[in-house]
Amino acid sequence: MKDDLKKLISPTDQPKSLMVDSFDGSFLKEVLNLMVSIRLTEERIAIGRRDGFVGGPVHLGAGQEAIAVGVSKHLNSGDAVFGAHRSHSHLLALNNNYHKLFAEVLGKETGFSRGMGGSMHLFDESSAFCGSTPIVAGTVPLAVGAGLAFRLNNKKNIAVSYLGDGAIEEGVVHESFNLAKVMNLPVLFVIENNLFSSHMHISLRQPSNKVSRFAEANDIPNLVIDGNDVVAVHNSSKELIKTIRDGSGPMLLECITYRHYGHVDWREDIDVGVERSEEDIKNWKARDPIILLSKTMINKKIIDENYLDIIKQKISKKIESAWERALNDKYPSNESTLNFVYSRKL
Ligand SMILES: Cc1ncc(C[n+]2csc(CCOP(=O)(O)OP(=O)(O)O)c2C)c(N)n1
Ligand SMILES: [Mg+2]
Repeated sequence: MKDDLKKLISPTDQPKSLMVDSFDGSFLKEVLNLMVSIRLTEERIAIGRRDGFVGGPVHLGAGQEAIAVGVSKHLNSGDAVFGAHRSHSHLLALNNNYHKLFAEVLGKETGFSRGMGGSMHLFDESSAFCGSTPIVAGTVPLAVGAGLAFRLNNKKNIAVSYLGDGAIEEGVVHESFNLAKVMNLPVLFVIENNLFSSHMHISLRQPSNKVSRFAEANDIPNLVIDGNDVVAVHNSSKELIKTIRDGSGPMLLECITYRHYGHVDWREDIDVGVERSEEDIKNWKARDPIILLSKTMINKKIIDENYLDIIKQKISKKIESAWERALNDKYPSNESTLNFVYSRKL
């Protein structure tokens, strides 16, 4: 396999300082708090799944939070965001209501999708989040459709499609790239290249580890960045989103990252194989997006050494009480299970 991403994916790279100088401290704290909150929410779900409270499989994105947090800062509720099977962070970055996510994975009527969807069918009408689905790449053409609707209605909104390095191997992604380009649609494709599709490393599936070469095939402008660097994600997506809103058609952002958990559920080592070694996991954890940002903030004297522990404790308490509340919420009634399938009865 061609190693086109050598610099970005070398897990032994020392954590570096992020380019935070143009941001004020309160903004950086807000970004750090949101990433920590998403991480702790997923850790709570992991434990809930391990202990038998969560009935369906959960795909956790711990380690990848910087991507959704960085992109979402430039979105508003009129936009349309589509995720896939690993989308907790995509939704929480827009609406950090972890109680509603807990209720959803527990199948309770107070959940984001009224308890009918679970971890992989998330929907939130109150934010830009239009939905996630377990069908890999299934939402990519939907995002292009949303972009088409915005254009036909002369709206300044954009659609965002989050997809993985595995999803890019689905034919419909290439049809979607092509249509988005030839119709000049306002769509940002955000690739979370975590180097794995389920249990298979990209080197076993592709001639190059650089996924954005498929954007080039469709003449779609693209950037490749360190997806664990929230400042890089923030700045690059800001630039691309502005250009898309100005009418320049689709753009693609490839974010190189790594997930801490295995493909599904709470274990780290369920898919440790030839490529995903414990050594790799350890090295990538040293490049944790939360650690990269908090270390930089400490060096710049924006926070002190204790700040991260203190916010973790504060957020954990709120998360525990939201989890308890969700556990005590009601399941949907039997009658309501027939609603919301083909039509919405409110
Ligand atoms: C159409 C389809 N094919 C196969 C699967 C099984 N499957 C579920 S997740 C996954 C891997 C997807 O990898 P990627 O897009 O890189 O996302 P990641 O899990 O790394 O976040 C596969 C093959 C599926 N759900 N849907
Ligand atoms: Mg992947």
